[in-house]
Amino acid sequence: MHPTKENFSTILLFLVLLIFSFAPIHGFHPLDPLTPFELNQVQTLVKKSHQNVTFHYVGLDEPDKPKILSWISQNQPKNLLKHRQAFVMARVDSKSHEIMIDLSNNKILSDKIYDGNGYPMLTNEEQATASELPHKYGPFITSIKKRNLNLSEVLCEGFTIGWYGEENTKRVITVMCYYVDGTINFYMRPIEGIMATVDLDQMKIVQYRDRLMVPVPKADGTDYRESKQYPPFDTRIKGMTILQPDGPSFIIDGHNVRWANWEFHLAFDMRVGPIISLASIYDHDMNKYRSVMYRGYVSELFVPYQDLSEEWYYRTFLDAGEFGFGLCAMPLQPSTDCPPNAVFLDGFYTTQDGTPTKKSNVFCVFERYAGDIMWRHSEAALPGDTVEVRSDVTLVVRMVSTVANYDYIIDWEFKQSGSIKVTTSLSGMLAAKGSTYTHKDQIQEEVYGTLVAENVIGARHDHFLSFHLDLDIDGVTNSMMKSHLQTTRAIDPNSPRKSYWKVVDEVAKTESEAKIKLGSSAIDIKVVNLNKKTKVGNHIGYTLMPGSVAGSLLWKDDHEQIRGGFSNYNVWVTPYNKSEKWAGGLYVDQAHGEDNLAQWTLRNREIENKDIVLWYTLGFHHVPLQEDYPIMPTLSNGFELRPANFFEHNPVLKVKSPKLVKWLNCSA
Ligand SMILES: *[C@@H]1O[C@H](CO)[C@@H](O)[C@H](O)[C@H]1NC(C)=O
Ligand SMILES: *[C@@H]1O[C@H](CO)[C@@H](O)[C@H](O)[C@H]1NC(C)=O
Ligand SMILES: *[C@@H]1O[C@H](CO)[C@@H](O)[C@H](O)[C@H]1NC(C)=O
Ligand SMILES: [Cu+2]
Repeated sequence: MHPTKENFSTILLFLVLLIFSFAPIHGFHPLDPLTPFELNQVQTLVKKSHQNVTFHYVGLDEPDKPKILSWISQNQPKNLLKHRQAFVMARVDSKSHEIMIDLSNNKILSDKIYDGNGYPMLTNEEQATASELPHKYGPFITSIKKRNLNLSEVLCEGFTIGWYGEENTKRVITVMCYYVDGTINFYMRPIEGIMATVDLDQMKIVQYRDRLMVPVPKADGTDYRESKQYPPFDTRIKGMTILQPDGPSFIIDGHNVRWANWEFHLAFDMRVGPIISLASIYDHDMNKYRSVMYRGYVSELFVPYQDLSEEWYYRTFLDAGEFGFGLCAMPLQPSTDCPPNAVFLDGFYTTQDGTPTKKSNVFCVFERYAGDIMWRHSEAALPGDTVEVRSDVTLVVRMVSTVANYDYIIDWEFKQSGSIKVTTSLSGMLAAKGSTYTHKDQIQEEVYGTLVAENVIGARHDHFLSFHLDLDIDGVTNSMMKSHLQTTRAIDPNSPRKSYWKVVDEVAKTESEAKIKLGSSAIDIKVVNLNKKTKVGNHIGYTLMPGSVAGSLLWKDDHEQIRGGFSNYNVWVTPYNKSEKWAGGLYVDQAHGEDNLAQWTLRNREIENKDIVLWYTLGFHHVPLQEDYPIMPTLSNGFELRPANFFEHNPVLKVKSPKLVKWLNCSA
């Protein structure tokens, strides 16, 4: 029998189905991000029910936590929990839709219209389209001519506008423009005074203002490309690399990562970027893995500028919910963004029309060996020279998100000692404001920033990042322990001391007792498992070790602060609730701050001996400096989650330093 065209395609379809029905089984995990196949399924289903639809967020709706935990405890049977769901935030005919999709049965479970305040994440495509509108808009062309600028050297960009008490808002952004003549660093050449407001649903300019003429800062000294540096500095640093002749010591199986004593799951999400799940650490004394963190990720960012002028006051961005921290992630450059021994992973997201798209090299995973000491001691009092040192090797997961002018580098670092160290670093460009001033002495008024070069003001602002840290310290039932280091008068008449400090432990009972502004008193914050103790009787826990501490300096009733309410405190604890994922709320763009961490915690729920989530807000108050111009050297801050009586003793006592690698004297 000769295959006809028809049964040939049936065979093809069968083969495709065969491949896809097997594909998810290998290394399958219920927390795996949606595959391109599943994203396609989402696109097809949603487009079948809505003709005119744009996709603003598509992500995994993960199974409920108890289901996942019981799946884990049954040794992850392959046939169970193959139940997959997607959550979609879409716009259909100028309305926001929340669509839940059952991927296993290929059907829409629910499709809800949201008519509350706020809008979903912007798509890259609509921002790009909006940014091109001024070039075809008569009054704008006139403004550019008036300034003697060349229109073909003008580039524009969209900015979200926040919310300042308006009752109803349309889905609009403002578009600001820059001059790229003579540089690729267009952020340093703002065309100040011009502002176009674009209605994104109608995709047209609905308001336009040309309020003032300000010199466009010059291009000289702004280009940062290596090829443009004359003369470049002599390289005084000689060549170097990292050698791992036997390959890395980690294993990546699907989305599961295993390294040294750690095991975790790593997923990419277009809203938050990397999600670390089910991190657990192997305890050699107990001969088992013990849970540390169920899920951890950057849940929201808040970047309020401190400039009151008409073109600037609304710049109070919530980067994850407005622009997508994952959506803005950039492909990592081998050997520069990550060391030469890094392994790269891809992520998938959907474009505005729902098409699955690959983000190549969105994460890198590497072992860090930088000559640091894990622990050491010299027995100076003993004869002979007893010295013991162990060198530190850690595992890093990295992502870089370029949200317009800023580059955020997020590192999740796992240490063999049990610590999880998170570092957030900033680089990229200042938000520069054009100015008439060329010297500080000329400035008499409030300019809201630092004159960083002639005609360039670096505007003051903050960066706050809220981390969602669902810790499960050796089980899900945890509590927050506040250990106050309290200065106390010495009343012992036999002691010549007048004072000492002691530790006063207090378990936070409700959400309000867990809200903490760090910095004013000595306090250790722990998440403890009150149901478990070490052999000598201490509660098992993990400590939150903050880096440098910053919280919002704005008034709590200021509109932008209501939206960025998670920056009111550095530490918050909530009882676990699957729908409380994003500290800025589900809808963030132009939202009124009615659905966010600050609001949820007003219920003052009980948090003692419960499955709890720790939220940590770290911050930078950024007073721009001349060194930040024309591109900012990396500035870092972070925190560490460190075992606190979790182990019976130092867990890296028996760990060896890495084997020395003999250099081959290669001469090619
Ligand atoms: C599609 O929706 C947009 C608003 O989201 C609306 O302006 C446009 O007219 C719609 N197009 C069709 C063909 O319905
Ligand atoms: C404007 O810029 C374009 C693109 O760089 C260039 O081709 C053109 O010659 C410029 N026009 C003027 C008048 O300088
Ligand atoms: C979970 O959180 C959402 C949002 O705060 C709330 O509406 C819902 O009632 C909560 N569910 C439970 C069981 O507390
Ligand atoms: Cu900054």
